[in-house]
Amino acid sequence: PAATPVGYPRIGPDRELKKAEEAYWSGRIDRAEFARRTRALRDETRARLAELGLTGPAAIPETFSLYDQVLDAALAVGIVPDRFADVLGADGASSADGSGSADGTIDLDGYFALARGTAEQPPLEMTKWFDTNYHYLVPEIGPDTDLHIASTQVIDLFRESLEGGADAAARPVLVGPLTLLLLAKAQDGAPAGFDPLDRLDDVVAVYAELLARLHEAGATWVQLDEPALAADQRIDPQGLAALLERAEGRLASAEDRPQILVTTPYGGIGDLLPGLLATGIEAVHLDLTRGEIPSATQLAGVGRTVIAAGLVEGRSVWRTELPTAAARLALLRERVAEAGGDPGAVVVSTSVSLQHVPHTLERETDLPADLRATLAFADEKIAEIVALAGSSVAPGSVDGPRSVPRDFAGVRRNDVRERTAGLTAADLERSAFEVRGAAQQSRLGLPVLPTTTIGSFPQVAGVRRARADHRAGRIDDAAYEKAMREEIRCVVALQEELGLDVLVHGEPERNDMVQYFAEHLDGFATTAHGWVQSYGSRCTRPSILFGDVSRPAPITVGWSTFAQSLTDKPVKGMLTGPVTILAWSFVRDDQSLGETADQVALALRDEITDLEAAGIGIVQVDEPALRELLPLRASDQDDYLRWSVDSFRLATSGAADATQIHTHLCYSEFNEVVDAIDALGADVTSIEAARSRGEILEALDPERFSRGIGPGVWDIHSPRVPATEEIRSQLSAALDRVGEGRLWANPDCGLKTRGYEETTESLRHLVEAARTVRERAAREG
Ligand code: THG
Ligand code: ZN
Repeated sequence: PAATPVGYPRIGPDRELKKAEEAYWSGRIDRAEFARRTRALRDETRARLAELGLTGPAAIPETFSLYDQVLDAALAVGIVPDRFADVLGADGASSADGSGSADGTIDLDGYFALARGTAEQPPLEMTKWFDTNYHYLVPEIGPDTDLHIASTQVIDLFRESLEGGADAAARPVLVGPLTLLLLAKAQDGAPAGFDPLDRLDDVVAVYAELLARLHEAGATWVQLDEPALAADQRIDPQGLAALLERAEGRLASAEDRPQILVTTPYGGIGDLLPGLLATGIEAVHLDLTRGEIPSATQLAGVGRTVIAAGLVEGRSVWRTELPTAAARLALLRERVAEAGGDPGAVVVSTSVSLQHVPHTLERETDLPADLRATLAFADEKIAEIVALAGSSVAPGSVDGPRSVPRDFAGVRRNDVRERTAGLTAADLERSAFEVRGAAQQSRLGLPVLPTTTIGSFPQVAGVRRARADHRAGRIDDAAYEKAMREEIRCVVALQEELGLDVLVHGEPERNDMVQYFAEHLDGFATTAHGWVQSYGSRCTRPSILFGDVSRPAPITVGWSTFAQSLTDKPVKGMLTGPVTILAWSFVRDDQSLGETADQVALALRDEITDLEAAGIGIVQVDEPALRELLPLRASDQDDYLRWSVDSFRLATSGAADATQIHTHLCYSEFNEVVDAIDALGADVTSIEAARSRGEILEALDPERFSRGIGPGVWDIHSPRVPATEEIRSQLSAALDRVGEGRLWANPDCGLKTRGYEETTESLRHLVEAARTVRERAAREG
């Protein structure tokens, strides 16, 4: 084909996949109905893509997944941890292609068991996919994992596409062997020193078998995604090049196989290109939005290899400036020709899979017209690559703008720009931590080991309904306000009864911790149907940050002060930090992220000033995504850490000494960014620690991290109620490590997804445990 994307969203324009899954998991539909619905979704996707111009064999990448593409690849080669051994062929289920062989293959329920856990086993760990807001499941492998084809899905889906005729034959897609093992972890009990990469040859052997079966089924191409090449890895580039040659080279040397396309999304691969070209594969995809157009020297080995040029940004929502892309395409073709290759064999592609953007702009009829004219979601980006591959776009300048310029009202505002231009280093500074600490203690009078929560309380059905009714206009502002106040009243009363020391209002008014702020700030637009998969069946609707950001009116002050009016205990104001607001939105590409972050930070700074003026003495500014935006290359990380830390400091350092600033981080691999967390300068930091306790305690070295700290002592991601003794022993160990005066007692994340029953009981245990440890501390003086 002349144009083909790396991948396409699979959730469905109406979240059909999510709805089918939730119906199946709850028992409302059976396996047959579930299969029928997911099949219909795939058929509609194929029809849609053909209609958009992806026609001919292998033009459409088959990137459907029932939950996650990393899990799919792991199962394709039999990476199932021993703790889940019983899901393999246990119920004699037949494989999806109906061949009937049961042993060693996984069925639908086994698949979901790995993804979601069972009564006995927690699910595979979930973590961020490169620097995106998508989460993948971490494969667990050991030296003795029995590698074999445990799922034939990749073959089954190819056969399914063939039912549409030879012209509709899909291009099967799998995460490649190197990336799969670089993302995997050693399963529990694996010998010290075991590295998943030790199994590379064994895994490659199973890929070779899969390729042979795809060839036999009639596939002419297969796509192997190797995004790990775009990120710094635990092995150096030379080591990586050697493994690449070994893995892809071995696959290329197999006899009966489809032609192989290796994709390298999420960044440039630099000097790995010659090695990749030397492996003998037929096509290489390059991310040319983050990576440079390769030089003729780097392309020296191109020969007959097809280059798939990722010229259309697959993870943003901005329309591509086609003349610039056409010029860059022409430059690439020249370089390929110069290197002795065939310029006609360059195909047009996206930088990354389109799974990170919503399906289509067509239904977003409420967006302002001038903004809408500059946007492209997945379908519109497919149209862009098809247009570029045709001959209708006249090339502009290679240095021209990458996306269609935006210059309508709200994009540039002098009042906002004057403020950021006037910032000085002093705007990032507060008094010394000790000075603030004394002022805060005399104002707040908190006990040793204060207890608190992260901010959100369970979002009960009534609250969700009131929000939906209000949005749809079925209830008016007054009725909505009343419903929210009722909920806040209950949440405050519960916390008082439980004896917590620092209370929250519970956030019933928020749908999502980022979208809520985007809806109340200028410079953002929100979509009606712009769902993007976050993991499995879970989606978010990222907001679009297109213009200069400012705060037309206070956002949270009314809710926080209402909560404070109900109690004598301090109520914590709750805000989302600038980095997280950027990370979970689609952000403008016409200025640096640091500049945009400062605008968001100033809006939050004003909000904190208003909260203080209204009598709020503690404000938490959450930054759960601080680690997520960390660049994939170490050489880019210092710059990122500078602007991200500075934006947090800008947001928070207007606070008076006596105002206590908290922050919360989750998913954050604390150790990797502990210095940055310290540099945020928050008075108190709560972190998700329940799942990696040992490591966190290790990092809580008072030499490295010197402020208030609340390592989560209860894993809120599971409905299990922790016993008082369990919490007590964790708090005790943490107290020994960090000393009294710095330690806080809290769950490890917000309680939004929990129910009231387990929340109440768990918080009761938390308060009891903290009291016991407090008494011990007092006795020991
Ligand atoms: N908000 C945003 N991005 C996020 C998170 C968030 N990324 C990281 C992490 N949290 C992802 N976790 C989740 C958890 C739950 C849901 C989505 C992402 C979720 N979504 C609802 C669903 O799919 O049914 C829809 C929510 C809605 O109605 O708005 O439950 O917290 N931005
Ligand atoms: Zn959290």
